[in-house]
Parts: sequence; C-alpha cells; structure tokens
Amino acid sequence: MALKKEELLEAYRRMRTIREFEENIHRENTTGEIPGFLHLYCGQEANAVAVCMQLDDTDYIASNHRGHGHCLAKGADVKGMMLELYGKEDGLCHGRGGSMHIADVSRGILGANGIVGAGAPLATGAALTAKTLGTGGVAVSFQGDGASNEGYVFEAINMAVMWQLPMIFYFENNGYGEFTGHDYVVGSKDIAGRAAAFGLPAVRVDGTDFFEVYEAFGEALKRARAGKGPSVIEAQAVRFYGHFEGDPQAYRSTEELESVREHKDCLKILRQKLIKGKKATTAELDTIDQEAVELINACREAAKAAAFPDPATLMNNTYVSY
Ligand SMILES: Cc1ncc(C[n+]2csc(CCOP(=O)(O)OP(=O)(O)O)c2C)c(N)n1
Ligand SMILES: [Mg+2]
Repeated sequence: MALKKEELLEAYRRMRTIREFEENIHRENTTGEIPGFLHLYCGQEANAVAVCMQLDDTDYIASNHRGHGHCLAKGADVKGMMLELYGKEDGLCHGRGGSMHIADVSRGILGANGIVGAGAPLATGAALTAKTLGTGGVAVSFQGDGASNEGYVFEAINMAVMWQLPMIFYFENNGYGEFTGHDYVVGSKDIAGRAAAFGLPAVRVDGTDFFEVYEAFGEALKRARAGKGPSVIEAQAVRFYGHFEGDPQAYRSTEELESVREHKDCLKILRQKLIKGKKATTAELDTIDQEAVELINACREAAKAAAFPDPATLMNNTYVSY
C-alpha cells in the first residue's frame, strides 16, 4: 500500500478527532445539555476513516444510528456537528436533526439514520443515481451486525447485484445488536459468508486494523468505479461504550471492557504501527493529539454558547417540498 506520510498522518488525525469528539460527548452528556439519544462510535474509528478517506464529495455514504464517526470521516464540519448535537440553530441541520439525523448532502452524507439497516436501500438508490447519470460516484452504506438480519438489507444487496451498481455494503460487526450478542442472533455467525450467496464478493476484515480496512475497501472501490458491481465487507469491530449513553452494559464483563481498550484499540494499533514503521514520530502524533483536544474543546465551548433555534421557526428546515 503506497500511502504517503501526509495521508497517514491525516488518517491518524481524523481518527483522533473522532475519538476526542466522542470522549468529550461521553463526559459532557452528564450535564444534561445534549438532548436526545447518543450512540458512541468510540473504538470503531478505523472503519469510518479508512473507508471515507478514499471517497470524495461525489460519492455518497448512508450512515446509521452510530453515525458521528462516519459523518466526521466523510468531511462534515466538526463545529457544525457539535452544534447540531447541542440542538443549536447554527448546527449542521439547524438543530433539527441531532445525533441520529445528521446529514450534509453537499458532502455526500445522506444522513445518520435511526431505522436499523435503512441506509442500505437508501445508498443503493444513490448508487443507481450515480450509475444512471454516469457521475462516476459510488455509494457506501454503513450498518451493524444487527442490521444484517433486516430483510430490506438483503433486498438491497440483491438489487445492487442484479443492476451491477457501484455500491459497497460495509458491515461493522461490533459483536452486539443493542444488548444482544451477534452469535445469539446471526444464524450462520458469518455475515460475509451469508452475503456472498447473493453473488458478489464479500470479505471479512479486522476492523481494528486501519491498513486491512483500507486495502479491502480499496479493492471494492476499484471494482465499483470500474463498473464491476457491488461488494460486501464485514469488519470485526469493537464498541468501547454501551449501546447508547446510559446503557449500564450488564451483559458485558469488566474483563471484556478492559480487554478491548487494551488490545483492540484501533487508534493505539495505528499509532504503534506508524511509529514502528518509521512513518511518524511520537512527537508528531502527540502534536496531533493535542490539536484534536484543542479543536474539540473550542467546538464544545462554541456549542454551549450558541443560540437555540427561535421556537417560531420550528417548522423551518424540517420538511422538503418536491
Ligand atoms: C428497524 C429497527 N428495528 C429495531 C430498532 C431498535 N434498535 C436500535 S439500534 C439496534 C441494534 C442495532 O445493532 P447493530 O446493527 O449491530 O448496530 P450497533 O448498535 O451495534 O452499532 C436496534 C435493534 C430500530 N431502531 N430500527
Ligand atoms: Mg452491532
């Protein structure tokens, strides 16, 4: 893989920025200033970043309820995201969307989505648009292991195969759908294997390894851009926090929670690889860490100080007329 030093540092910066954004929300949520449900992406950053840094604004992503990382990785404005979470008028969606409905169509971000698996048919529609209009763009849907049991996800995969669409279905298998273990509900225990039966390439990767994801997604992207049709990627990922903020996680042992932070932290793993491979120095990475902290602190203070929407404008920016 021929990633330049600047690209590697940029990948680390994006992953670190997402991590800092999420850790900050985890701390701040206790103040009661962030309305609505929050599902943190902490631990899964390598996936969003290794995928989205290979896309541009003509490519689409459809995200899910755990969508902060996907949107930030695809280029959503960090301050706009933070303000949106706080429900402020200057947020990315004028405070009407919040965590689970963040979108920025100008950057190809079709939105976070509270309906499990709904991103797959949405992005498939975007892939059909790209193919029909000949834009050269591709579409990617991010969904979890739980979404792999939704019928419309498989309908979308079948349609993408039949129409040979420039579409990539990216499953982040973090071992849990809400509070239920993946092994308990996924019959074959093998999402990629099950998807392959639809007649498309489907691979499983280690979602804690930025490089493995980058490579596998790069292959799928090459196929999609060359008009060779869709692919499925199943990434083995880990979730650091509960399903949602406030989930006591009685179904996970303390040992498991400590172990994933210790041994399966994608950010730590990337950091070690960059240093070992002499791609970056500790000082360079420390500087990026510090810059991410400063950026997120500034965004948080701006979000706290920003104005709420005027109640008289409640229905503005809410519905689209066609
Ligand atoms: C269609 C639908 N069914 C059920 C729910 C309730 N629900 C919200 S998140 C979730 C679990 C999703 O698990 P997974 O796809 O693995 O994503 P993860 O939360 O692990 O990122 C469920 C069942 C929902 N929002 N939509
Ligand atoms: Mg899951």
